[in-house]
Amino acid sequence: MAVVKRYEKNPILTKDDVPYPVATVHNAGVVKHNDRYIMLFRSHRHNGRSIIGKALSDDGYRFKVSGRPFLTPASEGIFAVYEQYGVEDLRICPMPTEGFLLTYSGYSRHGVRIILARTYDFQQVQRLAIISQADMRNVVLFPEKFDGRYIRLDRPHSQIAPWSIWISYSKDLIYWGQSQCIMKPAPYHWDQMKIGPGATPIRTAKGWLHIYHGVFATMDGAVYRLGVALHDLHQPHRIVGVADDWILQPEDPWETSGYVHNVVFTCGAVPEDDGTIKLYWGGADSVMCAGEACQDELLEMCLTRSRAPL
Ligand code: BMA
Repeated sequence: MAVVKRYEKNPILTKDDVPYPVATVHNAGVVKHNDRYIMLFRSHRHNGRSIIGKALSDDGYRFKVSGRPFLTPASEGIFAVYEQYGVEDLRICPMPTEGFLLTYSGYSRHGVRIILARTYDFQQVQRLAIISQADMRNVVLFPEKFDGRYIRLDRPHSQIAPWSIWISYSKDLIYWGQSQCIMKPAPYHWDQMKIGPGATPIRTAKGWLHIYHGVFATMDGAVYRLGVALHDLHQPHRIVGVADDWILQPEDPWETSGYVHNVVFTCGAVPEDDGTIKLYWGGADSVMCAGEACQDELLEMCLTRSRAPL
């Protein structure tokens, strides 16, 4: 039995559903708010640079795209400098009483950095700060404060060690530090080349479930798959377990071929009251797909069939 049951009508969103010209639809952050699902997805424009669009759904599967993009590169100030080449792979973090925090990659001639923004209503968006130096992408915030501090998972680039998942702390969301490496790729394993934060972590009774991506280099290029790790509820830098097996790999034709072949990449998952998790992923950097996983099964994979995190 597949760990992630694919929605039978995948892909759920393609460029043909977008009422303005784009080449792709992928790597979307998704959140459930007032019984509606809100998706903020990435699209390549025909110049190869990315923007973020918005789509809404009542059931989490059938989405309708808004007439205009949600976020395009800033046109003035410091953000314009660091978003010049596009904005990518946005994650949505619902923060109790503080609206929705958005983290996304800003590309420019200076590299890739992470930008933090906030929205309360998914109409207006306010950029707050650039929260990393170059080169960093895939920053995911925990949707809760821990003793007055915010916590994020991040993924610095390094030439010396394989790209790994780190954790950092902040009192004000702007200045981050006390960083530590908490999870590394496993040698000769499906995630041996690099790993990176994926969806906003999901709170469970046994800890935070974090669905991440891992990459394996083959003679035919890199293969992007998804895995799951369980972090301690109160001290998320402690990894309770990392499932040894992947939970999703490229299999459907729109995952194995497209803008970049053999890619499933997540930026969002939605926990439901019935113990299921709706998982969203970009297929081959071209389309959006969805599926369902069982929270208890993911927990069991982390608790009973774990590989070493470091
Ligand atoms: C990563 C990022 C993702 C992308 C993936 C596969 O490095 O650029 O946005 O989905 O590669 O191309």
